[in-house]
Amino acid sequence: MFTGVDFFLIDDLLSEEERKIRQTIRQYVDEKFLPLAAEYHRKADFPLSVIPELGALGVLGVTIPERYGAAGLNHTIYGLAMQELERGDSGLRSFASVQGSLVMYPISRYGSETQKQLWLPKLASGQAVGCFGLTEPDHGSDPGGMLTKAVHTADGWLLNGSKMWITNAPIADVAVVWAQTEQGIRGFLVEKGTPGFRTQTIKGKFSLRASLTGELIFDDCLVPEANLLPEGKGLRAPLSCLNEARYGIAWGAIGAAMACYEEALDYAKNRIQFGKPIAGFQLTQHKLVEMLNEITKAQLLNLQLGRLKDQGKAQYYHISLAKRNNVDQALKIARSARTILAANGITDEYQTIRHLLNLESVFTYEGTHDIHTLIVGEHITGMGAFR
Ligand code: TGC
Ligand code: FAD
Repeated sequence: MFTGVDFFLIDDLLSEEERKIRQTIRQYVDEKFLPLAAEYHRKADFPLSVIPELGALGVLGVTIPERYGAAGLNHTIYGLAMQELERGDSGLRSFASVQGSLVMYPISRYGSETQKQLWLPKLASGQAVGCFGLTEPDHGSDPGGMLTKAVHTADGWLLNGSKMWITNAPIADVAVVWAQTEQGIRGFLVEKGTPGFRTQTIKGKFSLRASLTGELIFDDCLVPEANLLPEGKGLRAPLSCLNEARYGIAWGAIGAAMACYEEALDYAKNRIQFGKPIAGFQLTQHKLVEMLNEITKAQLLNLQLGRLKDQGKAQYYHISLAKRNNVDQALKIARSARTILAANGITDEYQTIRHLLNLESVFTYEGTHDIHTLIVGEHITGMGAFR
């Protein structure tokens, strides 16, 4: 059983409830998810059996109010949950991030009461799956230039265009889709089976293999008026959802880093070369200490960010700094752990290579590392450098 990495006694800063919920999720990941991880990574598939289990654990829409069937807990617990899930696999955390932050959050914040009643309980329990379509083939970092269009007609909204790299697209019952309209960017709930809407799975991924990614294609797809999100206009609306998901990723990445650190430490203590455990060599100790150093700093960053979020004080640039730092450090930790495992580190008998490959996607999605540098850069200088 994973016991966590807590060099600075940060657990003392958590409430009993926070520690208890984290422990439940930790145990779930050890007992139910990890036995499946390597197999699903190999076959490039997501284990659908975990979806209702995640619902029962309360990790789908952690902060969404209880009256909609969700957990209604604080952001620190949400962060801890994402950390534990990503210790299992970034694909597992991705599933929960998308469902909670990118599907339930926009419905909860921008949807009508009818839309909330219809979708939130099913999404919270895992009876329904959602996805979030912002990125397009030619508009990734610059979603404001999106080409997907929705034209208002007497019968509803006629949607044309496509969305690319969409997590959960192949299994989604509902897609939150952002499109240009005469009133600027608006969000739509596009239901599976709507004529003119289809999805295509993206194959050949070497990263996030235990996660389903696809394309959403709209070809004269008529979306009923009732499926327009009544609130949330302009690029600000989808970007507000990204703040929620990026926050979860800042925590999640450190879960992956902890898994790699623990594996490398254990391996180093047991692998004998030149007559002694490699943990006894200064160079190996340097690598392990650097890992622990960065994990500890990131844990403190996450906890303060969580507390700021719970107090309503977290700003988008705080979240960008945390996502940027923590994913970058997690990727470096995974690479360093892989060098300690050496040849064994390139096989899926050990989890490090899976985390390392996954973190390449995490570095890119939800705003690339470069984009987060520019977001923080713009904030501190007052000068935008995107264009
Ligand atoms: P810009 O002019 O700066 O902003 C447009 C409007 O939005 C407001 N705004 C924000 N609002 C809320 N939260 C934020 N983080 C915001 N950032 C900006 C801004 O105030 C403005 O409002 P208003 O009222 O004045 O109109 O927009 P821009 O076109 O210059 O773009 C800025 C930029 C580059 C930072 C932004 O577009 C960006 O973040 N690009 C990265 C795209 C991205 O992150 N895509 C992620 C797609 S989803 C995904 O990857 C899911 S992976 C999930 C998984 O599997 O876990
Ligand atoms: P580009 O925007 O083409 O960037 C290419 C390179 O140029 C990057 O290095 C970037 O940092 C750099 N660059 C771009 N602009 C600038 C600039 N102004 N200054 C300096 N450098 C710049 N999207 C969704 O909408 N929903 C999802 O569910 C989703 N899931 C995903 C799952 C996976 C596995 C992956 C890999 C992606 C997912 N995405 C999703 C898409 C993701 O958000 C985009 O890949 C990401 O925003 C980057 O866009 P891009 O790949 O088109 O890169």
